[in-house]
Amino acid sequence: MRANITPTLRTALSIFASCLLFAFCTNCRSTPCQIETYGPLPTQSQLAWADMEYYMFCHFGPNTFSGLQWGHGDENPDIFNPTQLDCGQWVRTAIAAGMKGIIITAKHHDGFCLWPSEFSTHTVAQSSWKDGKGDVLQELRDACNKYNFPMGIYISPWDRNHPAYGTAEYNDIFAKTINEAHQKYGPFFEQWFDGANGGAKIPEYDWPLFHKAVYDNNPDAVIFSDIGPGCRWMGNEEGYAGQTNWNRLNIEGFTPGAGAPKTEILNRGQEDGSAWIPGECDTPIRADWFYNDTNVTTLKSVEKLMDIWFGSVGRGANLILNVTPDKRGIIPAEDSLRLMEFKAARDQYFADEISSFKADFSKKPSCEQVTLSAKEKVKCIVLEEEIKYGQKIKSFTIETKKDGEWVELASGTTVGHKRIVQPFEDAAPGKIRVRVTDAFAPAMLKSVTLY
Ligand code: FUL
Repeated sequence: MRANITPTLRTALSIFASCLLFAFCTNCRSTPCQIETYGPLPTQSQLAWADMEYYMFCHFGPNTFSGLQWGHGDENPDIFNPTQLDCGQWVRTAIAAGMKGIIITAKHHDGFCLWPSEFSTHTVAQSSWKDGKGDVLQELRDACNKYNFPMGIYISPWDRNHPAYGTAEYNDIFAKTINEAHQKYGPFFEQWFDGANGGAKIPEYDWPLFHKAVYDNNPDAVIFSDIGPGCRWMGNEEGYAGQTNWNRLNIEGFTPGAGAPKTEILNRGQEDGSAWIPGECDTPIRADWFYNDTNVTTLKSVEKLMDIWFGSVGRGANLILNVTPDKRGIIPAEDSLRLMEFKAARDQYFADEISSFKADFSKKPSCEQVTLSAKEKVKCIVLEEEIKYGQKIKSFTIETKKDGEWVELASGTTVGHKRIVQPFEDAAPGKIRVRVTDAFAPAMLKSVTLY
């Protein structure tokens, strides 16, 4: 596992961290601020990935035209015929929506490749779109380059078209397919491996070979699957992480797909997990993953999207929200309008920062307890844990002073990358205290913000 560190490295990190403790914590006010690592640690790319928080999923392919959600793989390639493909519009929409990247279904379960792959005979090159000269991945790569926007890729291992699927030979073909896509169109911030296979005969996938094809081209890519190794599926497609959400997971003996741990485990992670595998919540903005002519009526409301935000990003996970370019190859106006309304609702919700603490170590840091004053009524508190030293906080409480006594307003379990605690019905103006009540090692609250 990439996320694991050797014992020697761990010792070196602890010594280094102890030195930091000495250098930075002479000013500690309340609980002593000790910097200690605990458990598996995130890689630099996993840390950068966690800071992205929210990005676009784009399901596009023959299903967009057939109305199917899982194409059979025998569709005539000519049905793929976007009349006004505009990947720039996708990227501009994502940016305006506050998203930090875009991941495209370059090959869904029907096997159709949105680029002219050498390793398939079911691709854009076999379609009459642009006389077989079209290349969606290239167009998206150009648009992402133009706007300096991170791009990721979904390539389905399950392939209902490829004649070699289900044979040992397929592993090699699939690895070459990954390699080709990464080489020609990378770098990708994330590689998405779908675990679905519709109950089809499961071939022995050679996961180490697939991972190698990714990392050889792009060591910084975060690989998604049910069990990572870069980030994990949250066990549902509704967009919600567990109330308790650990960035750790035990994956020994498990495989992505049918061989994955139970969905409840994926949803919460494991406090004793030996690998750092944070969660990503995936959900479509319409009821379906691909466009069809009728599912516009199923667009999620702004209220629902806000609830998903609190249930995903607000529980320390990332959110990948799917949109559906239509038969023209454009994100429909209704969907893009909804994305903008959702962005405006978030901006408005988090517009009034009342007070905040940031552990930048030049101020007096407090690692386990932070007290702030609120001149107005608080509706929401955002906590962040310094996860680069590991995830430690097991529980916390939020209190206010009433008649000289600290009274509990709310409590919770894990914090991780971010924890949004809301709504606050009872928080009158006054002092608010956040206290870590249980942790694996000296806890580090990186920030506390009152809204
Ligand atoms: C699932 C797939 O079967 C759906 O079609 C979709 O791609 C979703 C993101 O993952 O497993």
